[in-house]
Amino acid sequence: KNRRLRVLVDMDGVIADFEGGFLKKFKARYPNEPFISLEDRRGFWVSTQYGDMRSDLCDKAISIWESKNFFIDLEPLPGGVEAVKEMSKMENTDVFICTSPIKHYSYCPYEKYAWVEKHLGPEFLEQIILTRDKTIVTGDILIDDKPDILGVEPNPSWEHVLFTACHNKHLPANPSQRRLLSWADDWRAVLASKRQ
Ligand code: BVP
Repeated sequence: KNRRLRVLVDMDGVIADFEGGFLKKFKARYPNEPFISLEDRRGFWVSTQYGDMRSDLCDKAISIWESKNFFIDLEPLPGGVEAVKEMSKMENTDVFICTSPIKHYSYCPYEKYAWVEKHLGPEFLEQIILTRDKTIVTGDILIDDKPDILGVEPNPSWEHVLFTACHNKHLPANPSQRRLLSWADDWRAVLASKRQ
């Protein structure tokens, strides 16, 4: 039996500030268009909420994260880089960064690698999993801010721990889904609970 704990950590909304980076660049590029404050964000898909506000705003939102330097310029979320480094140094623990690239592949995959190298260090380039389907990746825990993580595998091996973000904090409490409120929350206890 494998005694090592495998932790999968999502990137956008968990260690990289996708929502903050999006809003800042959206306002800068479209200063005369309405925007959705982080307080008013609902639903995982930014593009859906912007499109619901006015149909042309969906494509304008998409234009932001499809632009060069969007992903590399994302700020780290508080405590995320420190937590990932700390858990990777724990005994019998393997940490992978598990993130879905956008389908517009010109910049995003490259910039995700560059972000990891810049903020976590070149040794973490060994730990990157880029996939559009996280259900086929095996692990003990997946820390992710997306409420529903679906794919071809109906019974993923990991327990999804929902990381709180502006878009999911109003969702009704789900007793079958543990949460981490931030990196100041007790992520060490979540890992410990999986070691038994
Ligand atoms: O690459 C990110 C941003 C993108 O989806 C990916 C989510 O990856 P995970 O956090 O699940 O690993 N993305 C795309 C859209 C709209 C596309 Br049309 C969006 O609204 N929000 C979003 O995060």
